[in-house]
Amino acid sequence: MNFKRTDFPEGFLFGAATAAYQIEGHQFGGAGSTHWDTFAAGPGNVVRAETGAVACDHYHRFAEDLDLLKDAGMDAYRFSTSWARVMPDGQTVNPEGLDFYDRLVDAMLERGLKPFQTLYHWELPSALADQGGWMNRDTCERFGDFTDVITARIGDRVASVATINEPWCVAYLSHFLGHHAPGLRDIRATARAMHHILLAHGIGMSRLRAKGMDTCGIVLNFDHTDPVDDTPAAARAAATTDAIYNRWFIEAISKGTYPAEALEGFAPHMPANWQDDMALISQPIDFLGVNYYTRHKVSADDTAVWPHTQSEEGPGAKTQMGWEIYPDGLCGFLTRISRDYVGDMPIYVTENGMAWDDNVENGAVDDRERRQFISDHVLATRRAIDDGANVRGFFYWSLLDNYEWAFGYEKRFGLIHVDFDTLKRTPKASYHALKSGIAR
Ligand code: IFM
Repeated sequence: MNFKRTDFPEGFLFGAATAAYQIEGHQFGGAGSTHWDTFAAGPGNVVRAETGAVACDHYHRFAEDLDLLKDAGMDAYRFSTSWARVMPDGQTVNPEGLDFYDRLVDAMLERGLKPFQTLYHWELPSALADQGGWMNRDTCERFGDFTDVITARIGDRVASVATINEPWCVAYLSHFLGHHAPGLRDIRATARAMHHILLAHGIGMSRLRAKGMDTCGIVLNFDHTDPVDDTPAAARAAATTDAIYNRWFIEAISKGTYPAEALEGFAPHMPANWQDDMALISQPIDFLGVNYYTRHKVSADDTAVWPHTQSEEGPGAKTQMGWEIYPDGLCGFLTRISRDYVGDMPIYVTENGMAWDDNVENGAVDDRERRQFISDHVLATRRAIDDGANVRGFFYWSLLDNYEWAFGYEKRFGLIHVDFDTLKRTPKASYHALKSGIAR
């Protein structure tokens, strides 16, 4: 790695991130069916129709995984608490689920790891999906109830709580592009989900505050957006894409407004009186989580439905996902977000990482591409701090190879290789390099 811990301000946190459905093994511990289980059972939705039923079996092996985090010298662990594990039908409490998160948080603290919790990382209980999921305003209140229940159990020990992970994926990717559960391609469903997921954030924040929680925020994903050429049409297309992807959520949270370029398409389909929710949505938060992976080049396409755009990968080297590696985009977002939206509020890079076709050879994984990727993105974070962004930590995605949603187990993002037949963990070269980089 081309950085060391002392290059960063005192107290800067290094960690790794995961999410419940992607690692735990959803068939264990009395968890309920989710919309990802049913989406995976639909034709062509998920590679090999794989689900999170076993995943990495973190449910039983979490001690080994947390030992690996500790041995790497990490300061913090970003994890999520599955709604369908805690409340299998979305409303009734499963004591086994609460007990699991109780043990998990204690095990982090025993190892000196700060627990960074995310409340919702995508596994909506099927019973709520049956009632319209994020198209239904009532799901937001149910999310508030889940927030109450899990916070009453572990809120006394977590270092921070994020309400929602990547609302763009929950709403647009899942209801407009159809790539994630529930797999819709419907503008009215999308407009409702784009608003309701933020309303759920607002309600979740109020419930957290009522319980005295004080390090609360949200995790947003950002995608660097450039016009494909210097024509005015491409500039307009890029601005619209930027408004939908990069501005909708942060402007709602920090200013209580939605960008005009995005409302142009969504306004006729928004829930009635959505404006009345904006004060709740824009209540103060304590930190912002930023997830960043890549950039896209955008062109205008008058033959396509609104937003009349096409996106393609940029020209640089690609990861196993086909995503362009573009570290300057991370520095750009961190400085832009702090300048235009959150000022001096703490920002964490809550996800950044790459998939690669990693293989174990002679007991080791030589993932030099990932080592370079991490080094370049950590240095991009450092540049943003030099430019004035108040960035307080960097979490690599992901600790373990895991269930990459519609790609099943095909794409490997982990610092630690997982053999999905034996569940054996093998730390990759990037794990060892990161460990040296952050050594005290
Ligand atoms: O695996 C996902 C994660 O669940 C959310 N952020 C992006 C990651 C890589 O696609």
